[in-house]
Amino acid sequence: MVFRFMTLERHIIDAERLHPEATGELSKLLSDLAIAIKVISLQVNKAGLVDILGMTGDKNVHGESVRKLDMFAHDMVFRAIDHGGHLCIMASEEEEDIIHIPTDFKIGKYVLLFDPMDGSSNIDVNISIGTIFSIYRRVSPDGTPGTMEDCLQQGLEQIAAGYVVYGSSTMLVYTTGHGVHGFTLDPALGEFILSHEDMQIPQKGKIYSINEGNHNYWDTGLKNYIKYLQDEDSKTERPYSSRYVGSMVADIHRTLIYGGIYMYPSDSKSPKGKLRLMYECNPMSFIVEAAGGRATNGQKRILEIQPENLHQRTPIFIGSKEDVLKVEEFINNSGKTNS
Ligand code: P6P
Repeated sequence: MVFRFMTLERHIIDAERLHPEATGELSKLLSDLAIAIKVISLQVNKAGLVDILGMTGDKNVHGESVRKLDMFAHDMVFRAIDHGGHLCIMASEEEEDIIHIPTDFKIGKYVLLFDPMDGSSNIDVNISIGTIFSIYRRVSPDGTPGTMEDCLQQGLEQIAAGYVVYGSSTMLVYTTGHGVHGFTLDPALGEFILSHEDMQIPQKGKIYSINEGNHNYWDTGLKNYIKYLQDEDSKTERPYSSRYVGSMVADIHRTLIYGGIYMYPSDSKSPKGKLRLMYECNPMSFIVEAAGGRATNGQKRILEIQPENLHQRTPIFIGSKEDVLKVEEFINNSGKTNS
């Protein structure tokens, strides 16, 4: 019996061949990132047994309590990547400012933005959490220290993006713009094995995902859309089912596979929305669009938003193309729009 499997490393090298100008740097960067993810996965899977649950007692840049796992994941990514010579600069949800590459290391041509551990408040109750990353080519001169300008590029400029779901298995999904591919970690081999080749999101789904607890803060158009989804109409497969994990990576991963829509809108409580543009919404939008879906802030593609600061928030409606177009119709025809 021929036991054939495609590892992440092999797939990245093959994908690199699609970029004629490639030098192998991106492959090495993604492989280094995969090592950090394997270490994080090991700790997540035994979280109840080792001292990484709960809080560090510190507050992060956003005034949120920092969980031990957030900082552990941040440190793992930083240490796996900082000396590889592939990056000129990094930025993390856990650090207020951009993160310079230590001076004694070679400065590379890529930029890495990441959310080391998204949804970590769910770890204490064994619900899936995730890591999200976004990679750009630098815009400042090669060989010089990276700058904020290198980090604040439109999502359209991403050359790679990916996420990891630490769930019933650890799965890494990434794209370099040529298809979206999913890899499942085989703990016995310690390798990510290709399990979902060329993922395509259904053009329309039957599941919507939003925190209904915020209903009273929503704009009229959004309220009308959710009511529309709950009305019965067999022709348009309504009512939809409601699913909300409260972990963006898990909710969008399900949306990517089953179809439907994930929403974190702006509302009277969160006028800019809650989710971060640079290291949550841009990478997830790059992936969902590469899989044939759509991602907007209600008026504009997420990937076309011109960033102004590292930790800025944005409303997001992301998922199956027909479902996202439908919510935009309700939002923009109600006379009131999302900010
Ligand atoms: P809420 C987790 O804290 C997170 O950033 C996303 O992963 C998740 O989708 C969202 O916030 C949940 O926010 O306000 O519904 O609890």
